[in-house]
Amino acid sequence: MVCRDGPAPAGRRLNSASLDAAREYLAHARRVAVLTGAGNSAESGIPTFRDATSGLWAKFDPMQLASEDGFRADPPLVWRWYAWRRGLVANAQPNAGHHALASAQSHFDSFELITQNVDGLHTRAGSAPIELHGSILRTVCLARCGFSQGDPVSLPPGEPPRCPQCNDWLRPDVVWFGEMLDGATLQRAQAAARCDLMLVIGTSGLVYPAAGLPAEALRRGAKVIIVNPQASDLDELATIVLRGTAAVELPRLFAATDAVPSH
Ligand code: BJW
Ligand code: ZN
Repeated sequence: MVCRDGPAPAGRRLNSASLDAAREYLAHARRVAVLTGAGNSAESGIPTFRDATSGLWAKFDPMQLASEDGFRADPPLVWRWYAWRRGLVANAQPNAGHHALASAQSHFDSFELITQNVDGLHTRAGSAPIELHGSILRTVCLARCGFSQGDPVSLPPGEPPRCPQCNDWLRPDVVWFGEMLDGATLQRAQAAARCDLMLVIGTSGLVYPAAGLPAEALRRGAKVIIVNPQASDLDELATIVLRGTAAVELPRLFAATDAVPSH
């Protein structure tokens, strides 16, 4: 763990000093924002995107599977990939990191959870996240005629169904590369970034505009705490880096929150 608030002591003392400092910031924060990425769900068994060996992009081509051009080129291929991922999500459970964030929300004046994840695990843990990249559980019309449905169980696994309103393909309601994020959703996330403290959990910080939110928070005077077992592009912004996994570090980080009176 790395703490920028003073000289870095060595070994175990550094770890506990960073955790204590992070808890101290939490204890004094009124407006907290959290940005999560795929790493937050890794310990639920959901693969990340960019892990060199187990990440989805190590095995699959993002432009073939996560772009509109890729979908138009081979709708059944892309649909089957998402059906496989919906199956992973259906068999997964929220982990201790999701639960720690859900329990923490009532202890602050404002606690906004912004996620890039499309797996619905934060919601299942009891949070109400701002879902920047949509949800794999919802299906929408490719032509955006307005048709949307939220029942993943009824979806066929092999070929995308047709829109009952306009007969175009149905597709997962996620944000693919080159697509704009929903404007109102992005505005909510940017408003949430006006905070005292932003936690950045399990994201490589490579995908924009999500990756710009911690810098925005910092510019407005927030402290930034990163939880990630690996170095990320956002580390240079961090006040504190907790070098561990979400399911281990988040319960530790919030362990004392119950003892802290809400403001
Ligand atoms: C753990 C852990 C554990 C492991 N505990 N941690 C500005 C600059 C440059 C480029 C752009 C820019 N603005 C826009 C762009 C283009 C593009 C972009 O950002 N490209 C970059 C990759 C270069 N952005 C877009 O196209 C976006 N649209 C847009 O901006 O529209 C306007 C526009 C269009 C065209 C040009 C310019 C502007 C849309 C982005 C949509 C991203 N979609 C995906 C797929 C979603 C659907 C699906 O799931 O199928 O979203 S891609 C994928 O990446 C997914 C994720 O949400 C996203 C971020 O990944 P994340 O969560 O960070 O995961 P990883 O795998 O990268 O990292 C995991 C981390 O966890 C690692 O650090 C691990 O160490 C850590 N970890 N285990 C804690 N147990
Ligand atoms: Zn339609």
